[in-house]
Amino acid sequence: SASDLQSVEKYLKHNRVSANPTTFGTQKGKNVIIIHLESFQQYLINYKVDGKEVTPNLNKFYKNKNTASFDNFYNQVAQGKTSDAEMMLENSLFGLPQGSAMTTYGTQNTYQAAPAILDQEAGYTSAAFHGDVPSFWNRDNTYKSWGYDYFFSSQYYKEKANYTVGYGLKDKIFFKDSAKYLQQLPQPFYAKLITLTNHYPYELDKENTDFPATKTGDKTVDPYVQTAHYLDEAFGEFLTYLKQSGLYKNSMIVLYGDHYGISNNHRAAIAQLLGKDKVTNYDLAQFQKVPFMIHATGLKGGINHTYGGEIDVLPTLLDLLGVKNNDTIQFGNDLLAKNRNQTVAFRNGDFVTPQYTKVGGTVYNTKTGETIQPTTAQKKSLEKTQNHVTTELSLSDRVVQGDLLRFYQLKNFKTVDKKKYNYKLNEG
Ligand code: GP9
Ligand code: MN
Repeated sequence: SASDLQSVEKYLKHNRVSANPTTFGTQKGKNVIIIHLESFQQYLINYKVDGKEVTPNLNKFYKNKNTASFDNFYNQVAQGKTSDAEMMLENSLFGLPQGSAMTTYGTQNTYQAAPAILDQEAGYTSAAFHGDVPSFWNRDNTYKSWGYDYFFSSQYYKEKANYTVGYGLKDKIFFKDSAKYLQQLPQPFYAKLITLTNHYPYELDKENTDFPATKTGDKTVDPYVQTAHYLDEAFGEFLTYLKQSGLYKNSMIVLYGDHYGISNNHRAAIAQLLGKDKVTNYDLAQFQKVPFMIHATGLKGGINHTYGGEIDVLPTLLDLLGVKNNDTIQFGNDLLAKNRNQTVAFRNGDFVTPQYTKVGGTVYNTKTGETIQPTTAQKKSLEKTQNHVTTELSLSDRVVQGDLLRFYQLKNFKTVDKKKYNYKLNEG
């Protein structure tokens, strides 16, 4: 109801932080190219197998002097996996405690999502690219609600017998063909490319398998680095296309991993990968880190240690683009802002802060991984953090489940007209 919306507004009033004035608007008018690295975990960055880097191109990009990279950035997805990540990235709203918000609420709900905001505030054209069928995760309907002008799904790519593996198009072919469409978009554009090959069960054809598997003996885990390596090569090729077309210079290139590739069911193998005797729940929480990097000419690079996650991406990008968002219904906070609350909420109510990592009933010291028996003062502070996390998640759920954005008048924003969009290819 409208009064639920008031609680949300009140919470956000106290919890949104203002942009960093030294970075706000520094990337104004640039294209935005978001690259979704499927199932890609942060630990792969600089990771080696048999002395060889798994992801040399991403490692180089991570260290680039114009890349702002984050090494305490967590995935915050639940059952909705990829779709939860998309939901957070495009709306700064959490996925749901169960199921997928895109599937359940993608078609009917009102949204004030990145494509629509950038269109209305700054004249951006928007396009999503993905080498799977358009209906997966209800993308074909949800993207209309979010205001995507174009959705290039598998129908838009040439089909050939050896072009696909697993869920769809192989990443190298996907990037190559997407680049052709990308170059034709009116600028400035907001584009996201969702990769696919580095997805469980990490299959790859022989001619693309040129990297050693790990040797944990866990069949699910060991080929993961091979598809991750393939994704890295595909990314390297895509950067070349961007440079050749000139898009590299006038675009903000954003990379993120959507969620883990190796689930917590593989503790023994994870321990081996990390060179440990065994892993604790603290290690598994750390293992939920995924990459987040922003590259742009003129952007000050470096490794930023702030704690954050997928919910924080949209405010970060809008601030860099100089698009005001202090009155939007968004639960994240600009990762480049000063004095941000560095509490990272997981969907099950667990959390990580620079001091504490809470998993179930156990609290760990985030810096050392040791368990903490909290003092009275620490208990108070932990309770406060827990309350913040629970409130944030439940208010976000109220927005999605109650379709509250239909009541919210964002200044100068017109409700997205879903009927305007059609992603079907004309036959013949
Ligand atoms: C399918 C792809 C996979 O189109 O995005 O989604 P996931 O299984 O990772 O949620
Ligand atoms: Mn995924």
